Amino acid sequence: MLEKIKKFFSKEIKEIGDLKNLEQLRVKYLGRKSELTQILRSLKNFSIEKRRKIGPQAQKLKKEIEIILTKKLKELKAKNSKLKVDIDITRPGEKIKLGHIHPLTKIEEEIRQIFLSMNFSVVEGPEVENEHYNFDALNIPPNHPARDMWDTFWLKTQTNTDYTQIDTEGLYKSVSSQYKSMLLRTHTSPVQIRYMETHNPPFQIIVPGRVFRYEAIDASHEINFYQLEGLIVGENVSLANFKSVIEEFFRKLFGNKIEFRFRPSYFPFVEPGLEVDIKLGKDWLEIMGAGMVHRKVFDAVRYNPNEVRGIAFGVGIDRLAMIKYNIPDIRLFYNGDLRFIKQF
Ligand code: FA5
Repeated sequence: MLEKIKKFFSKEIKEIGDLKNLEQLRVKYLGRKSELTQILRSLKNFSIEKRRKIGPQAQKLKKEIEIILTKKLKELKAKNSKLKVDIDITRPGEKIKLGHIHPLTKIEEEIRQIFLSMNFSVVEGPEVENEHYNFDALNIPPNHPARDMWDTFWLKTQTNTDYTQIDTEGLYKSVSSQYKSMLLRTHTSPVQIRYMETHNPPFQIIVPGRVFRYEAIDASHEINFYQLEGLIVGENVSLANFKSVIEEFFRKLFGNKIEFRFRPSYFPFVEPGLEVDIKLGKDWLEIMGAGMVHRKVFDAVRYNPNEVRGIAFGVGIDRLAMIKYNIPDIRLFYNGDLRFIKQF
């Protein structure tokens, strides 16, 4: 009887491949209802001799089975944990998602490279400005109707009250700019003043930067957008220089098929002032304000207007990106939709 149990057990254990089957086998051979347990339990009904003979043999078999089961259990557990760290190195990996350059960053970088190749320096200035740099020094005094050209986000500061107490007659020259009201710059032109205050001509600079306007938003107008200012100052600078620089810039950015139109226009800080239109397909597009730097601007930075001349221009970077990448609505740049950004 015991021999038979041992034989069957030895055969069955060899076929066990997982923990669940092993447990079933344990129940079958050592569980309460197993043959071996039955035998051990019924020993007390046997005669003394039989008990002495079968008892130790049954106990020995029980031990043997336990040892074999434990060994198998360890084997299976070891195999399982090894399975978990097995990596199939031939499986294709998951693609790591890379970020994208925003189209405005992309075009700004391209514009910088074009101007660097023409020997311009790149300069930046503060986004929070004061009234002196954004308006007064650019020949736009308080109450001048031209201020309406730039709807402004004013900041609440202590200096606002200082300013109203000052006599407007002497305001322009006698008041240090730090006492002027603070605002978010409405164009990059204030950086012209900041640069000329601290540098001597000749020089040629561009100023890319973020600007703000308190105006209604539509497909081509944002309250927050980007401009590129240009300023060239020297002894013999003329509108002819401007024309050649700007035409070269646009050809490098948009290709040789581009057409130009230079129209007279008005900005308080230039005289004469002009506006540049470009045509790539059917329509003319207003793209840039420009002109010869006004003598009053040179006065404000203590340059001698009889000795130097300058040309200045300002262009909307968003508008350039809309043309370059064929984007119908300026708001797409700012709504954070990744489906849009991922196309660049
Ligand atoms: C100016 O801001 C002048 N500072 C430009 C200038 C510089 C003239 C130097 C002369 C000499 P204007 O307000 O026209 O001008 O703006 C210049 C360009 O910014 C526009 O041609 C347009 O391309 C862009 N722009 C203006 N308003 C918006 C807006 N709300 N959203 C997007 N782009 C705008």
